[in-house]
Amino acid sequence: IQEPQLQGQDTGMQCEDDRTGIGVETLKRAFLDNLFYVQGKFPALATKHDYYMALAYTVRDRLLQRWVNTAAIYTQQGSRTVAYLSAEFLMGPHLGNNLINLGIYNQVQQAMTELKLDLKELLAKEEEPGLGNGGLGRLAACYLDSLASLEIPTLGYGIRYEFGIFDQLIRNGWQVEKTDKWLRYGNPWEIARPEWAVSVKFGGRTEAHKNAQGRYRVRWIPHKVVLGIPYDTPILGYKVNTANTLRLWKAEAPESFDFEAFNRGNYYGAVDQKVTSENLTKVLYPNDETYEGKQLRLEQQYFFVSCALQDMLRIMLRQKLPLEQFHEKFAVQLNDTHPAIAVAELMRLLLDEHDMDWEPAWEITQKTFGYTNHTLLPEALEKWSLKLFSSLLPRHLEIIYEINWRFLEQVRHKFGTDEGRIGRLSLIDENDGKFVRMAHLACVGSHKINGVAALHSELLQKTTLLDFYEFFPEKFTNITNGVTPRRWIVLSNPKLTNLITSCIGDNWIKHLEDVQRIETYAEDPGFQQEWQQIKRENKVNVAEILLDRTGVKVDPDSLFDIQVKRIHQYKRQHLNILHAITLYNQIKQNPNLDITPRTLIFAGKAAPGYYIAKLIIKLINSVAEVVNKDPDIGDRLKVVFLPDYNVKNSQPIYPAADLSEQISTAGKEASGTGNMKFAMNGALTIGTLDGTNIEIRNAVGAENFFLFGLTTEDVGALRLTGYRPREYYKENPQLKQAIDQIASGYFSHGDRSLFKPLVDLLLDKDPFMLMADYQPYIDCQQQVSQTYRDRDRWLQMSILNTARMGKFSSDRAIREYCQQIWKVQPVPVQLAAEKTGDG
Ligand code: CGF
Repeated sequence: IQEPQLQGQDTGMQCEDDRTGIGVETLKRAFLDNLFYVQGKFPALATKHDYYMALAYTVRDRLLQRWVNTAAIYTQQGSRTVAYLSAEFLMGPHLGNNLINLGIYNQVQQAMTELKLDLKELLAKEEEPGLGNGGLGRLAACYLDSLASLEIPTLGYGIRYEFGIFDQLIRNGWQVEKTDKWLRYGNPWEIARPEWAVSVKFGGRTEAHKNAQGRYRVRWIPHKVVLGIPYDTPILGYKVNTANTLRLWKAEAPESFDFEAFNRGNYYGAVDQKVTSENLTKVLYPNDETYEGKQLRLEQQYFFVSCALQDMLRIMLRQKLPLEQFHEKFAVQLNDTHPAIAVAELMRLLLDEHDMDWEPAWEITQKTFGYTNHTLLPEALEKWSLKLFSSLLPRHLEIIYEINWRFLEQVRHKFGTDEGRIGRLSLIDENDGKFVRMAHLACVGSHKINGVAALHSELLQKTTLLDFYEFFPEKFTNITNGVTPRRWIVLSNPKLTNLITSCIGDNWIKHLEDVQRIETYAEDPGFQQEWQQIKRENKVNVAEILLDRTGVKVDPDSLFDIQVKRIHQYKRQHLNILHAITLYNQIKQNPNLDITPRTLIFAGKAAPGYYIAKLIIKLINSVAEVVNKDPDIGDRLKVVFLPDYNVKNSQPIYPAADLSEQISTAGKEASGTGNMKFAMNGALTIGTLDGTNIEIRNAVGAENFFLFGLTTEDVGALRLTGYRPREYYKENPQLKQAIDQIASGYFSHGDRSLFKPLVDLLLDKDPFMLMADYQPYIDCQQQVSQTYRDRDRWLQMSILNTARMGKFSSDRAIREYCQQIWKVQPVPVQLAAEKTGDG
């Protein structure tokens, strides 16, 4: 490998290279050059989007040098590499993050100002790649940031969906979905690598044949073949030279134009194959906690996994590494079960395509994979009908049967013929039809299995994966989730960043545990004053956004009480709305009531087919309509639903929150990561003992956290003794009034039928126990209101929350993955200019 000769790094030099220099003058020149040569515009004709593109290319130039160097060093050193397989990567806009990680935010801001442009406006022009539903995809994005920042060689592998998560509009209070067209104006951050395309087979049949040594092997004769084209995006670490790669795969037809069909006069048929092949990566399934047993989804999963593993094998061959060392070269992480088919695919590649025997292939496979489970919800545990599976992946089904047979033999050996246990552990579910259980495949094929929070990992071992835990306890571990402080503090909350840095320096951005040092200022009146001022400015900013997007005017001095996340019954946005109705009724009953003014802010998308979740959105908007225009209420209570929650829109939200709502039914939220983003930005949490709420509470101190509600044990016990939600309703006049109002059409212009499904569900079944948690929640909210009135106390609590969130950096989580699961070391990257020291 010839390393590129790089020039012009040093800003102190007389003349910087236009592609790498970071002085203000150089940046301006490079920007105008890109506007001209890439966008083909001069300033008089340029649109804001042209300016955004010119700036993006200017920044990309500065990444490329690091990216090329990183790849060169990894190749030279044959570095052990993490391959993070995820069907979702919710990256958010790249530009701002790259400016932070390159350390050139201020210079670029100045350069833009000098060119009479507003950097904020240009940042807003970026169409975000919404290639994920929520927590799981965003976690993958935070982990890529940390992996690069910790200088760990990494490849992120996923799908380049043409249409990501839908855009959400609110019409008449209802969610309306609009196709997301993020690629419409081009994507300056990616580079296509058609030279590394791979073929992926589907369907057909298998047949036996003998290899050169006379051993039986299997050949797969597919029904169709699709091409996978990789698109690479550089992922730069924070203030390091490491730029790793996110490699997303697009499906294409091997021959996009069928001349035979064309010659036969079948004009439409001539492009048929192209259309069906490309459909594969057209659209992201917009469900976060349920799977649909749809063929296209299984095709997507197999497609990207096969592309990824073939790509890894190509890298091994290029680096002249023997395939027996696959597990030494790559640590492959399965982000949930979506990529679990990788276990069977790696086996197939090693057995059928590389002529390996079963035992060594199986040893390599098990040593290669780690599996992260993200949910206990039964509806999220993927299983595929045998019929579908065998028609699409006939060879994989044979391999899975063989894995299962061998595995169940071991189970019999250890536990004897306990048929119940064998049935529960089997990779094939035979209870009600026959299905392949993907979580089981992932467990058997991996050397480590982790949950994403202490409670979640414990529950996995005690419930969902109990049988596996009893069989191989040593495989199980916990790695509590984390989020990157670069995006979620530095980029989102620059004012708070400056305040913290002015007190303790900027080391905390790389080592978030260091932020603890601001604890000494928690009672300092000057610091508190500045802290409050920043929070207020962030709230004013959100108030402007709310006015602009919803037309609702809110008071920045009211308590900003925020719940932003996917809309789901277990997350209980409707419990929050019951509190809003209760406050409303209290004021109506006593118009002079001196209550702590609150603004309740909601945002989040509902899966398009999830009727009750959509009805919850409608309920929030309906309550908002009544509350916000009632003159008796005034500024004491406002309810707002901010449409189209995504990474970009969420960034101003966390810094503006006083109160973070984390109110899921205990035992249902695996981890949560929004809870971390809020607390890092100084919001106090009202929450149940669920997911990482427990660990956040332990870290910030019980006295700085508003706890309420049933515990996981309480939930289980109550369910066992017979839960009767209607009793709570009958016995609690406030609750009864709120429910009756919803049922009677008070919030729906007299329409009694609109919310009936929701009301009936709550009174008859209430699967997420809102009725039982209602009063403790209301009482706890009362305590919140009281505490908010004690300004000094609140500020101290807020500062302590930020100060004690060090553990929840994704850097900590990634260090744990590296030590416990991946056994991988940092590989620092030096730029050629730095090495020679000659600039
Ligand atoms: O993964 C989730 C989220 N919905 O994406 N799960 N899934 N699937 C969990 O529900 C969250 O609790 C968790 O924080 C997130 C990332 O692990």
